[in-house]
Amino acid sequence: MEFSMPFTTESAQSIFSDTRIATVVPKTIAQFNQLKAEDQLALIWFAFTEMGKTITIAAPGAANMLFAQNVLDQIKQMPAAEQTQVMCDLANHADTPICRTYGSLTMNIKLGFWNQLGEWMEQGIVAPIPKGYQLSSKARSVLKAIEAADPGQQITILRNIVVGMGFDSEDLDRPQKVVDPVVVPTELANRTQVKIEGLTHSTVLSYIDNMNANDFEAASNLFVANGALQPPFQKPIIGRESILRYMREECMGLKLIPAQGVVESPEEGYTPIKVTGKVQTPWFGSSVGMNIVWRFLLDPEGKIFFVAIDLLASPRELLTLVRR
Ligand code: 45D
Repeated sequence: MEFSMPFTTESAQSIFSDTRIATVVPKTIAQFNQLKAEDQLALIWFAFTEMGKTITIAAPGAANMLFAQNVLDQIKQMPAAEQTQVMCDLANHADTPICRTYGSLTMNIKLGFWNQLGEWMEQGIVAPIPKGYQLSSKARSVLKAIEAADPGQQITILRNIVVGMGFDSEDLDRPQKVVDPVVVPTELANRTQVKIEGLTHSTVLSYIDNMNANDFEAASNLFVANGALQPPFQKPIIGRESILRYMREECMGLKLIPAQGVVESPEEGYTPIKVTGKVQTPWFGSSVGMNIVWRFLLDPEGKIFFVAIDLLASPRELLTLVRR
């Protein structure tokens, strides 16, 4: 028997297409990428120290940082000029051994790596940004754009810049991507059950509850075999296995706080569901809430065919659930 599916991953991407997302993030990053390396490093330094006055960041456990330890120790031993060169190389995506190793690290370890360098720069162990460094006028306007963004958008800009640094080689002999240790999910007895105004759909509720319990096996099993998950400003990750790997790498310790949901009438059995709310990252805890939307498309069996997670343009978007 031949049968056709009403949706592809690509067509699913346009459900609830009137959702306003934070375009300030890719726009600012594109402008940032045109600056010279020295300006980039100084700019992040200024943005980061400015933010640090109001929010504290929690570095990951030492065990997770082992993968970056060798490179960090190597940098620590270098003369100041060489340290500066390594940081510029990372910003320039130069093809060097350190940039290749960096490219093989997972997101959290890349963040932890810079967090460590930042501490050492503050202590004078690693070459700091020269006192009185003058940003170019282009860099000043990028810094202004970052300062004007809301905290959730600011940390997303920083994160995406850091993740994009280094050299990601496509060679066959590239270092294997390191794998973060698999975390133990929260015990069943200690899990919470989320409530979402306007929504009783069990797949979405279990998705949220499993993610909050770091139970990524269960969360990924809610997807159809060729289902897709699209993180903010990224291409969709397709297939249950790839989604599980991604969740183990990037979703540990996230806190999903959905608030409201709306269900549209199904199209050939496929149900679009939009949920808005907040997400907190373990890096900043409850001091930064990102305003986000989940756009789900469930198949006729109630499995997740597609979900996109987007960062909203403004908190106002949390309330615009009615179809316009
Ligand atoms: O260059 O349902 C110096 C998914 C100066 C999964 C520095 C999700 C020099 C499914 C200061 C040293 C994950 C998609 C640099 C949900 C220099 C799902 C250092 C969403 C670089 C809900 C800079 C999750 C440093 C979300 C140390 C939206 C910067 C998660 C550190 C978002 C920046 C998490 C840090 C975010 C940024 C975390 C730690 C945006 C962390 C950001």
